[in-house]
Amino acid sequence: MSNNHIQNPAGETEEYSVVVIGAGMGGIYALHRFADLGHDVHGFEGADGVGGVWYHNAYPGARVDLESHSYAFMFDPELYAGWDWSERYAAQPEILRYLNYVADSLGVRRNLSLSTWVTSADWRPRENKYLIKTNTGRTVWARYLVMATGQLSKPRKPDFPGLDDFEGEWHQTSHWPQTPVEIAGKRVALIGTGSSGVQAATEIAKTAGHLYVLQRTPNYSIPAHNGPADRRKKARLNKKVLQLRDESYNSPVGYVMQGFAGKASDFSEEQQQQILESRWAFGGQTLLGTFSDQGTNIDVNNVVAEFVRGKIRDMIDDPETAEKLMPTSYPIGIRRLCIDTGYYPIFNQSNVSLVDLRSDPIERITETGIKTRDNEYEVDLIVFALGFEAFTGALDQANIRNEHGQQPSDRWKHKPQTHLGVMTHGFPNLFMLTGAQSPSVLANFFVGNNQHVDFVADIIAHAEKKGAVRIEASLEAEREWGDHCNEIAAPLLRRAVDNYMVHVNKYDGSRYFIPYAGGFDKYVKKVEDVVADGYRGFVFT
Ligand code: N01
Repeated sequence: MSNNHIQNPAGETEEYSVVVIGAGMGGIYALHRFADLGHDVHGFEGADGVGGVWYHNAYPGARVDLESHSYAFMFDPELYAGWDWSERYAAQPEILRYLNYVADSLGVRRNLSLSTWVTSADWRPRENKYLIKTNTGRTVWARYLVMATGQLSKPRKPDFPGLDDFEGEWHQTSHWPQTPVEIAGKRVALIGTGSSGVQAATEIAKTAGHLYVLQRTPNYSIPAHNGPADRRKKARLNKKVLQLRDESYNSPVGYVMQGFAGKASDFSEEQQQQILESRWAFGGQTLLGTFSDQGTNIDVNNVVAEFVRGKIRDMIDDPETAEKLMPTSYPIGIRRLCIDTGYYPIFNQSNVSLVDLRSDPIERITETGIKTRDNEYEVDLIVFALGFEAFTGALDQANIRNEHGQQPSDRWKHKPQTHLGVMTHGFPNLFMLTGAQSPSVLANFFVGNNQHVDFVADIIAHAEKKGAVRIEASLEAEREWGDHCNEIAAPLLRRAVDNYMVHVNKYDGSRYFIPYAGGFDKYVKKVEDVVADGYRGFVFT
C-alpha cells in the first residue's frame, strides 16, 4: 500500500485505508502503528501543531499529574531512552516538545495534515466506507475511521451574560494562545478551580497585580512535591522499559505507584494518620490509593478527607478563607484529585483574594470586570478554567453520521453504550480511543492509547484476514459490557456525585459512571478474553 496521498488538488478525492482524527498522543501513536502495519493511513488535526490537549492547554502552570518517566510511550526502548525529562512532573512546554520529538522520531508527519478540521464523516453503506470532508475543501474516503480526539478536548464555553461587553482580555485555559499572555502587574480574575484552575492560579499569583480566584466548588488538592527528575532512575528504566510497560498494563491505573496500605480497619487511628502523612509527604496521586475501602466506605473516606481538610487549615492564615477552601460537600477522590505546586499558600499572599461563588454568585460580566450579586471586581484579564464537554464533545465536533443520520452521542442520550469502549453499535468501522466505558480518564493516557490503538489494529487485521469489509459491535455485546460497567461502578461513592465522569439520564434520573471503573489491568484481561474468543461481540461481514 502506498503512502503518497499528502495533498490533493482541489476537487480530487483521496482514499485511505485508515483515517485518524486528532494528533495528540493517541493520534501520533495510531499514525505510527497503522503505517507500520502497512496501512495507507492519514491523519487530520485542526491545530497547526501536534500535541492535542498538550498543544491547546498552554496556560501558565500546566503540568502533568503523573510522574514524567511514566507519562511517556514505552513500546520502543530507543524512543524511550532518547528523551530525558527535566522535572519529576513535567510542565506543558516540555510535554509538547516531547510529543514533537515522538512525532519526528516515528516519522508520522508525512501522513498528517495539520490545520485541517474534519467537518463531517458519513458512513456510506454501499461503499462500506466513510466519506470525510474537511474545512480545507478536501474529500476523503476511509475504510476505517479512528477517533483520537481525546475525552477532555472540547472546552466548555464561557456563557456568562455580558462577556461580549468586556473591554479587557479573556482566555480559556483549554485554548490558551500560543503567543505569550502578559500577566505581570495585571488585575486578573480566574473562574473555575478544577485541575486547570488550581494550576493556573498558582502560577498567575506569582506576578499578577491582583488575582481573584472565583470558586464555585472547592476541590481537594494534594502537593505534587515537584523537583528535578531523577536521572539515575530514568537511566535504570531505559534498560527495562518494556518491563515498565508490562507493569503499567498490570496496574489498575496504567501507572506503577504505591498500592493500598490495606483496609483502614487494619490500622489504629494513629497508624492511619502516619500512613496518610507519609503519602502526603510523597505527594501526587498516591493519597487516593491509601486505603482499599476509601472509595466505597464513606466513614473511611472521611478519615482521608478530614486529613486533607486539616492540611488546608494548617496552610491558610485566615480561618475564614481556609473554611471556604475546604471541600465538605462531597467525599475525596470522587472528582478528580488536583495535584498542585503551592496552591493553598497563594491565599496568604496580599495580591490574591478568594471569591466564594456559592455565597456570592456571578451575575454578569461588565465592560470592566465581573459583577457578582454583592460585589464588583475590576480586572484587566479574565481566565476561564471551566472544564470540558467531556467524552462526547470532541466526537460530536467531527459530525460523524451513520447511514440513518445519527451521531454516536444520539445513542448515548440515556446512557453510554459501547463494546469495550472502542465501538458503538450502528457505527461500522468507527473506532474510539480511550473513550466512554474504557479506563479512559482513570488511567495513564499514554498506556491507554497504546493499548487501545493496538487493540483496534488487531480487530482490523482480524477482519481483513477474514475478508470482511465491515466491523460492528453487536447490540448484545454492548448490553453485556454496559451491565458489567454498571455493576462494577455500583458500590462506588464517586458515582453519586455530579462531575464530568457521571452521566445523568435526564429522562429518568438514572446515573452512569462513564469510564470503566474496574481498573486498567482488569480491562486489559477482558480485552484479551474477547480476542481469545474470536473477537467476541464484534461482527465481521
Ligand atoms: O475542569 P473541571 P479542568 N461558574 O471540570 C467551574 C484534566 N486535567 O479543566 O465544580 C463558575 O475539573 C467548576 O465548578 P463546579 C483532569 O483529568 C489534568 O480543571 O462545577 N464556575 C470547576 O471548578 C481534570 O479532571 C491536568 O462547581 C464554573 C471548574 O470550572 C480534567 O482535565 C491539568 C462554571 C471546571 O473544572 C478537567 O479539569 C488540567 C460556572 N458557570 C486538567 N462552570 C493535569 O494535571 C464550570 N465552573 C494533568
